[in-house]
Amino acid sequence: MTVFTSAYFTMTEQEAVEYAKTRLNFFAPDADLECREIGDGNLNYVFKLTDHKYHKSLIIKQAGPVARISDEFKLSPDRNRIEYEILDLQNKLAPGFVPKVFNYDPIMNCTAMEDLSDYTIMRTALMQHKKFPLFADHITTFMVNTLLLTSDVVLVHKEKKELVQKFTNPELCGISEDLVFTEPFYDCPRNEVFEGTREFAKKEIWEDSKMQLETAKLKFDFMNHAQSLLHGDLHTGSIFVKEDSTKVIDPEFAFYGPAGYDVGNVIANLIFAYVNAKYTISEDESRADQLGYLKNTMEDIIDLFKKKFLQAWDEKATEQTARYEGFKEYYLDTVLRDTAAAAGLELCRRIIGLASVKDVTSIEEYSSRAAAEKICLSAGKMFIMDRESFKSGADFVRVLGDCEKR
Ligand code: SR1
Ligand code: MG
Repeated sequence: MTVFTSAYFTMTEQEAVEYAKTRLNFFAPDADLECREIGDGNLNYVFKLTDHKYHKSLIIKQAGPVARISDEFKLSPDRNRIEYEILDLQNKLAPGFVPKVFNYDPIMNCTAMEDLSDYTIMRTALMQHKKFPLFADHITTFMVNTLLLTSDVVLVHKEKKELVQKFTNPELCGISEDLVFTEPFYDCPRNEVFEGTREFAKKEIWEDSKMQLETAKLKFDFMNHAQSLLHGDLHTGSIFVKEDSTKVIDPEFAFYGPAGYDVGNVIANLIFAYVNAKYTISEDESRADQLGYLKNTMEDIIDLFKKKFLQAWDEKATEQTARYEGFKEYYLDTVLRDTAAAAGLELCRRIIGLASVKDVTSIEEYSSRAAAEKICLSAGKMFIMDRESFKSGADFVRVLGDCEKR
């Protein structure tokens, strides 16, 4: 019989069944358990356990000692603690928008959580050209609640500084500092560049010293601006959706950083869905319909975020100076600037860097993929270079139109 209380090891499916039976008080003793490892992310193992007798299911997510995407990334499995604690906190800040967590095991570095098999990963659903009309409303509530309510605007400063300490996340932040802010902006050997895009990347990104300077400023801002407790990796692969509900998962990159980082990641990933729809839907009418839906969603996300952010500020701000006239508008403007910058970084790094996205890599036709990647890189560059000028949803969507014409 396997012992789970003395030393850490990465589990097989069979061991995950034994673990659930002996360490968790979730399934009945006579449950008929089946387990499948279903993880398809870059870092962890995800075991789905199903009890065929009483029709219950559970997820056990275990952190391994190296990333799945490449064993070049040696990472402390303690990231699982951060993920558990963040999910627990986000459940309080934004109830209903993250999976429920049941148990964290610091020896096996695994967390037992709610199974969301009745949901679909948003990236997959958008690649099937589905629509989620409530998504903009849901994700903006999640972002305003988790970002503004963890900032100095709302929290007692001492409490906020304790959270900054608790969620210092050097290893995972190190990955983002390299993969998001550094490697895509020079001809790094670890970059994975599509041949049809290499010349464009060289001319427009790697040889543009003005752009490199801006990415350096943004990197230092990411490392030094402890504004809000971020999700830290809020792409459409970290979001589960169904018609009437949205759940945000995988917060292991969480730390205190610039609030706009999360918002910008959501916008950039909708742009990946946009170029996917543009180059993979063949009928004019349904393509226009999906593109319209995605543009409206991006516009709504920015405008609803602004509205809810200002409203939550009025209702929840405790910091005295936050009430001075003009300060909340000034502050929100800086968040929108950082949103544009983060969208730009994500657009560039998923095209040029190591961790690509299926929305783009699945575009089979060579010239269509090159055209899609060019739109993403052009938009990314505009978002970064002109980041001070983004004030509304319409401003964000306009960039797409401009880049499609180029
Ligand atoms: C080594 S991890 C590569 C990427 O996967 C994660 O989801 C993050 O986006 C990270 O940058
Ligand atoms: Mg992830």
